[in-house]
Amino acid sequence: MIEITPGPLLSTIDSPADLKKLTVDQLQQLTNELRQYIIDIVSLHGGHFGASLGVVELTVALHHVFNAPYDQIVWDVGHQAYGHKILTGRRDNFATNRKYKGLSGFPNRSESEYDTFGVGHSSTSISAALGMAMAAKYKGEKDRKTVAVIGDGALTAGLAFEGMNHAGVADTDLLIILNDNCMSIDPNVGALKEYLTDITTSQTYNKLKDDIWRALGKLPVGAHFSREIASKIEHSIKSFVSKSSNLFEALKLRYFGPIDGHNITKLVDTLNDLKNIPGPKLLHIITVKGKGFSLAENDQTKWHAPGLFDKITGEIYKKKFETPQPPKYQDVFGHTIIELAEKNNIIFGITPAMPSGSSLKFMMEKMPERAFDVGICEQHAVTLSAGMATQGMKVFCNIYSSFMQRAYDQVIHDVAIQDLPVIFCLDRAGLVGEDGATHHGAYDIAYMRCIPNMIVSAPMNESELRNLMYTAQLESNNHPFVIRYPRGEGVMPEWKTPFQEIPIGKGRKLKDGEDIAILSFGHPGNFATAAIRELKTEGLNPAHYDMRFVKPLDETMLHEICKKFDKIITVEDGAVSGGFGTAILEFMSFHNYKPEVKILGIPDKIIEQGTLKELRHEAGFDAQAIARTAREMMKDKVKSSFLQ
Ligand SMILES: Cc1ncc(C[n+]2csc(CCOP(=O)(O)OP(=O)(O)O)c2C)c(N)n1
Repeated sequence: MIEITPGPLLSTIDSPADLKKLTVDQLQQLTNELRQYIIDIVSLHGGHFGASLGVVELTVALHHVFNAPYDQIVWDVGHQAYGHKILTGRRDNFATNRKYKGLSGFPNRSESEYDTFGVGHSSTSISAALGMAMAAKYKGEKDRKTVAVIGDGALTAGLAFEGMNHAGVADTDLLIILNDNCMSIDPNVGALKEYLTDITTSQTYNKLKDDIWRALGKLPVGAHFSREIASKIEHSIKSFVSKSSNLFEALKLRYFGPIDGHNITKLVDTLNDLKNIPGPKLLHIITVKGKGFSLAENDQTKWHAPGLFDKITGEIYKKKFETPQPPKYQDVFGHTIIELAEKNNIIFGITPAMPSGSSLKFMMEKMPERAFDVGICEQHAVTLSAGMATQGMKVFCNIYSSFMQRAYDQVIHDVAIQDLPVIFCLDRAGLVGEDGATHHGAYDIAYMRCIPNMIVSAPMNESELRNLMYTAQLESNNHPFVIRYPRGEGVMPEWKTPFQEIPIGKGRKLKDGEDIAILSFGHPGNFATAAIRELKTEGLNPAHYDMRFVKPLDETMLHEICKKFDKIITVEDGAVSGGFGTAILEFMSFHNYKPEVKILGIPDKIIEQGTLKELRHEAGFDAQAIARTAREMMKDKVKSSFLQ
């Protein structure tokens, strides 16, 4: 493994205490070394990239000015916290970032006392930090500071506004730092983004801002405010508010900035000042995502999480293959929705902030009036789709399975109870790999199948995905329809098959067999196929059924299976508690079948990060696990040599 050596100054920073004594020049040097170290490590080991580069100066300034872990710094999303991890004792094992049994790619309370709040999903920082600040106040810890760092993308979510709405009247010293780089993963969207640009460039604003800073500049750093100065600041701010009605001031958060988030001196001075200003406040800083790596600055979406790359030439490494490879499920979704929309003019596409990740961007480019990115607003995405559905539109609402958790009430209240035919494409369903526990789409089978009116399906390959999408948009379907599929490649290089309607609630028998039946749901059917191939060489002949739907279940097929087999294995890429296997057990219990059943899926524990292969193995539903389970269940028939 290539050794990466941190710069000379960074090598001496084992905890934030080592940063306190540095001069401004040394802090500047530290930012250069920290940035280089992030580039070195991410180029070789992968991970999120542009976001951490953009907050290098902020990270150094925060750890210089504040006294973590006593002072609490809460990072929103946490994909930008690599610098924070490196400065807080994790420099030397940072190469294990996002690897199996290594460091988590996001702040994680069980990993470090400096990680104040576990994250991965966005827009939680203000509420969490406010909770900490309120607890500190209650405990009488008057000197304890709390800082939430949130991006302009994360700020678009309702949760962030709920937090600010409370923070403005909660009488704590909470400091919110708005890291504004005009980007989410893709360019940020919506009126808020335009508002932030307006206050950054407005001349009226800038003059008033200078007045405020002049008032602040008169203060000795670290001084407590006299009444006179406090009222002067108040006055400056109020005059600003009346002239340009600042959104944050309207929410009773004192607004400071915008300042250049790459100017370490300015950041340190400002944070030192704000540390002593009582009450809830927001500092607006302007940064460039990918700062210091020009390719990342110029193509910020591509460099959000680029994979491995050559840090000198900037070439992003792609595996090279001799033969055509299967496409990603995401791309099949992206191309198929266009094909369908071209034929059916009531089709719309909606994504909450994942146009590139979901590949809805293809449709957004081709049919901008029918495909939308609504920002990091899963709840809104679902209710917006429901609203459109009331008007007869067929909306493909594409949300990552784990992010859909945030919109659960909308799914039930706004869609299912009214039985509106919204089509939910749940991307990244199942284990997702290196993003880890916060991002696994482990629960959707369980949380969707318990809702009346829902149809819940999963394709085993690209062609099935196309056919399910085709079926869901047909006029004959008038119920909410979930299609869940995993991250990454499918199995069919020739994926563009002609559309065929799939009868709702009908599975398919892929292979006849004897003694044992394997029932799979979605992509793990391919693991079952591989296991069956292996078992065949050992003299076993299992049957294989791709059930396609967990709701409604193919009861006719299940009756046939239960009458023929007394040993059954179910396989799913989802939590076993309440999932597909459980649905099969419920059926058996209702109809009084009593075969021996083994349920393979994600066990009832938190699965952290790793490669998909490692995690599926750990969870126990890969081909090996299926084959092993079949052997054990069939041990009377299997030669003993295969049982070891
Ligand atoms: C609830 C939720 N939805 C979507 C995402 C996926 N996501 C991760 S980072 C990100 C962009 C965040 O933008 P911003 O807060 O501005 O931070 P930046 O990356 O620009 O530094 C998105 C959409 C998420 N983490 N959580």
